[in-house]
Amino acid sequence: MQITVNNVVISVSEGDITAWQGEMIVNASNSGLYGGGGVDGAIHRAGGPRIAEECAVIRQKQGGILPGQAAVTTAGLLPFRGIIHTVGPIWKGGTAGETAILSQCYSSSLSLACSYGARSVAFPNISTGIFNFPKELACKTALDSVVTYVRERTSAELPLQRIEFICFEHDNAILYEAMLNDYI
Ligand code: AR6
Repeated sequence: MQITVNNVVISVSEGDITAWQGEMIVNASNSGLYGGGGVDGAIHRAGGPRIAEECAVIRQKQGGILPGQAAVTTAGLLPFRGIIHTVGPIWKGGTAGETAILSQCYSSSLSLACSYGARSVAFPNISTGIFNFPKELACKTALDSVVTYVRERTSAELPLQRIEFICFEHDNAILYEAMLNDYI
């Protein structure tokens, strides 16, 4: 399933983001950039210790990153140009600005990808695992944020040609396919 917005192909697939083929992938990390479980664990395991070493440097320099922000490290042993680490909100019932923070995760990650001149980037379903963000709202927020970001930029500002949502869980893949269809 895919749509094209402003010459950027936005698509959905089901699988493991570490096996994706493209230039940069986004990680759903934590504010300290300490390798954890879920997709973060999978990326650190597959990419090896270089990623954690660079996370430690970011931590020393700037004390980690706030929810909604993003930072780039090497991809280590993984065949990407870099990993964009972002920190999603922990779901606290919806009254703590969680949706706006999740939206910022997508826009700050895309801004970093563009600043690196990336032509393709893949996102996991940020915050919908250990951080417990409701899946349907997370999907709508992810798609709205990415489509709005792409729509609002000129082609000179957008090296990106391809943005892919990688759903590890089948129910997320079904949700994304259905909601992406609504943007056609
Ligand atoms: N590829 C793609 N998506 C995956 C993979 C994978 N290999 N493995 C899991 N997912 P989570 P969060 C999906 O929990 O909720 C960590 O400990 C998963 O099914 O990874 O943002 C960090 O260090 C779910 O749909 O991230 C933080 O402390 C999605 O990735 C905390 O978890 C996000 O689930 C972040 O929690």
